[in-house]
Amino acid sequence: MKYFFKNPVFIKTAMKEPDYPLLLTVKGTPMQEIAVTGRSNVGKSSLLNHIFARKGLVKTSSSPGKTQAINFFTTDDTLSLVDLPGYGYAKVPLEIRKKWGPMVQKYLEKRPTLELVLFLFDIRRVPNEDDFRMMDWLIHAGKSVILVLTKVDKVKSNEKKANTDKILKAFALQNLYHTHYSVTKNIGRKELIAMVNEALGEVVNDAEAEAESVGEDE
Ligand SMILES: Nc1nc2c(ncn2[C@@H]2O[C@H](COP(=O)(O)OP(=O)(O)OP(=O)(O)O)[C@@H](O)[C@H]2O)c(=O)[nH]1
Ligand SMILES: [Mg+2]
Repeated sequence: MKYFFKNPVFIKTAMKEPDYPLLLTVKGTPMQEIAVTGRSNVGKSSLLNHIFARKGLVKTSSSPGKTQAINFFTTDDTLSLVDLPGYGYAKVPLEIRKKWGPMVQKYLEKRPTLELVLFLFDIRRVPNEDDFRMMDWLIHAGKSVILVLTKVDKVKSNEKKANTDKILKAFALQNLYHTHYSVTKNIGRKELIAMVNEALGEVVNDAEAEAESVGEDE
């Protein structure tokens, strides 16, 4: 286990490649980077605050379209995390949506240190064309993906199982890592941290993954 998500720091906001930060560890090597993607309002920024155990470090909103640029954070002084604007929200003006698509795509293409993507998906929904396109693109770009099913507090346990099966079947990917999350009920942080370490090639010691976390209101 290497990453504990301690000492979260906001680094900067960027829209274009020349503005992306060059993040180095104390050893002078580039930090491994994780990006968080998914439909608008799925809970990306809230999950980052929860995993950082730091309310309000990442801006969230009950109205979709809150995150409008690429936000870089670091944690443990060794890992970089990126909060991306969500896709697929029709009420965001077309002019803005037209900019977000290429902005996110460029980032995903031009960031060699990006190793892992947390693909957030609301457990109450079924994947649509935008979701399939994003997932396909990530897989073909060779990024590791963890599917994080969010807002599990909103479904009963039998629905949780049925919906999970349905969503996994729709994505139709063998061995896709997946896990459940609820910021409001404080579910899934330890499991996700362990999964991230595993996906990044770190040996996982369960006891070490135990850490404090904060709840968040919707
Ligand atoms: N019930 C419940 N609500 C949640 C959970 N996580 C986030 N929310 C709520 O969902 C809404 C959207 O959260 P954000 O974290 O801003 O979503 P986002 O994916 O970053 O949205 P964009 O920045 O617009 O792409 C807020 O009202 C959150 O409080 C959760 O686990 N359970
Ligand atoms: Mg956001």
